[in-house]
Amino acid sequence: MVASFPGAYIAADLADRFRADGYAIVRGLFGPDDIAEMSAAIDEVHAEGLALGASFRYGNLNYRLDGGELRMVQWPSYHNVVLDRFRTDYRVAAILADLIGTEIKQIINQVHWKKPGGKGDFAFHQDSRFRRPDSAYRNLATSYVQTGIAIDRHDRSSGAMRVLPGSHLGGPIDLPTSGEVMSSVVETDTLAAAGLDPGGLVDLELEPGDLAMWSSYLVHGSGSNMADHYRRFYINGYVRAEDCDRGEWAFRRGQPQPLGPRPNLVHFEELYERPGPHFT
Ligand SMILES: O=C(O)CCC(=O)C(=O)O
Repeated sequence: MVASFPGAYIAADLADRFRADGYAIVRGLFGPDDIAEMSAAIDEVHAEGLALGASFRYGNLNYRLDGGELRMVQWPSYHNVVLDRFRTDYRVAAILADLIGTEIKQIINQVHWKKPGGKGDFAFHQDSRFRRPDSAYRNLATSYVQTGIAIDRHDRSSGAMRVLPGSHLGGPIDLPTSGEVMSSVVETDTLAAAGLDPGGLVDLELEPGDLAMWSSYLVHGSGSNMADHYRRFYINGYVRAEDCDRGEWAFRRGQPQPLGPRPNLVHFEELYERPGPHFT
């Protein structure tokens, strides 16, 4: 499902198609000036991460390096004001309102980099596998929306996300990986072994400024970047507040919420025992 924004409509149809297919794309949600701002902020974070030289954590802020490459940062918004502003952008709030209402927490705030010719695979998976403990997340199928803003052209050659439409409808699916999702090769055999048809895969083709949204149960993965440019993707995951015991506030009554002086528990279980900065 593809919709345009701004424009005459963010149709209720967008929400309908998101529910039916498990994903949707909003074309041109962010304009060239927005993308230039995010791009510069993401490059700053990239330089900081590379300068650290190894994976590093401070609270929820987590730089993940692999073989000298920065592949991911989690929660850059704690110390980058531009990324913080776009995680609670009014245009995102308008889209989320139709799906999960106006009282919204955030579970994911991260940037993925795929270096041309570098490591980049994400094995096929459902994001639901990361929502732990189970007891902290309720009604995952209807309470959660993952979003990704394309900063660079996002297509098969640059390692675009590949999604299996409709695969979210059956709930959790066993999709074994050899290691961590981001350290395992994306293999269509995994889909066939789980009784899924790899022939149904769709490449998410995005231009800078497009926003992709997907369900926690949508099967997806992505390959390496064979293009001649970085593929940067800014990912934010939102949840209806009453259905989640974790995360940071994003919107209350539809209004953006600042991050507080102390991080809330999200995924890092040792947040309170080991709050200080450390290499990992
Ligand atoms: O950045 C990508 O291509 C993969 C994103 C993904 O699979 C995820 O965030 O769950």
